Amino acid sequence: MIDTKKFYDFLIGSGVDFFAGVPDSLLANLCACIKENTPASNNIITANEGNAVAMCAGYHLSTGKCGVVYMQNSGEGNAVNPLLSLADEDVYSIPMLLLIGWRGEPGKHDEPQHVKQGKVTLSLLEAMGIEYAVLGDDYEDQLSYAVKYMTEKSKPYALVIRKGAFSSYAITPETSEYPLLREEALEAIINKLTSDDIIVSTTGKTSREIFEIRERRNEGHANDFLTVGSMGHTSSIAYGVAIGTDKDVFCIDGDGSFLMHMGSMAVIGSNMPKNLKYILNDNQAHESVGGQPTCTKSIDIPAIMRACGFDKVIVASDEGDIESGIDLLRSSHRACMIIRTRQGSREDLGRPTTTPVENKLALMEKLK
Ligand SMILES: Cc1ncc(C[n+]2csc(CCOP(=O)(O)OP(=O)(O)O)c2C)c(N)n1
Repeated sequence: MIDTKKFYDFLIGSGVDFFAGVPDSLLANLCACIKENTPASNNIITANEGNAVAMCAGYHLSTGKCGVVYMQNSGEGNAVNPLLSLADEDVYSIPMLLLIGWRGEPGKHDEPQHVKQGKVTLSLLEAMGIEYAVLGDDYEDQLSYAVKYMTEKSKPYALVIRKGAFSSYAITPETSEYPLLREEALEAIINKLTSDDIIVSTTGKTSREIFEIRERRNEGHANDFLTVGSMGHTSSIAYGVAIGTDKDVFCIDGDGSFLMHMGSMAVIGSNMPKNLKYILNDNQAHESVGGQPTCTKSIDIPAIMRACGFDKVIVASDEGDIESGIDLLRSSHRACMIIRTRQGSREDLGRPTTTPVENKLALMEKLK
């Protein structure tokens, strides 16, 4: 196992001092170490992984230095365009170090959404012409080689990181004034829904908690589309569902997911199907993957939603607010609800025991 702080110190000692990325559960210890030891100006948690590539490109333009992009391999997809049309040697030839968490590594059990991405993680890098190594105990040699490669060739270089590679490193927990945990807020929402209502929920613990709430209540899962991967696309999936049904469709999003493809809110808000009910759980963090902060603490989400065309923006933070909020959402067109919650989740939280295809078929049957 690699000592996380030593790895970080070695990076800094090699002259690599700028970090940008989207956190990942597999890189949680490294992300915590970066957050705790790097000035905030030099560690930017970006909306999506493509933005991180672009930011490191900009940093290189102004300093000549190589930045680090950290991401889960799911984020490779978001990064492909700026890697190929900005950083690639056939375009601007910009060096940067990609640290990629390898979910779904072949031969290791992982969740369905990681299996295909895990299989193609290395071949995708090869297809993009990005040289890489799988991080090992000889990380000092690997980092030295990466820095030399980036400096001499002015090209991106990737280190692919296996599960359990880094020693544990704690993040200082954020304090919060809000009473509810996400799971409690979800239960309060579900309390108000009928057997006709549809849920489309975001990736991470939101969907896992909804699955467990339904299990506890013996309600089955046919009403819920638990978006296990595809972070940031939940609202667009819900929009698509809402177009094809008269049922009320409750989209339950997270702030990290909302930020990842925030442009979709402008499109949804300006077209807004009457039966689409958008709910944002804002815990100001990527809670599902280690609690790294998002920027929602310092932006005005209700103002963004209003500007996108939502006439009524309900802000909720306790069960009573949520109950009346669901009534308002149901009776209004162009309304949405922001629920502010505090961070935290159960240690024993499970994962859906049904497959994504079973989930899809049950929902399609329900929507017939
Ligand atoms: C493209 C992509 N990047 C990163 C991840 C890893 N990931 C899974 S859940 C999650 C955090 C989601 O944060 P948020 O939407 O705020 O929900 P919370 O976990 O806080 O409830 C991240 C970063 C992913 N699944 N896909």
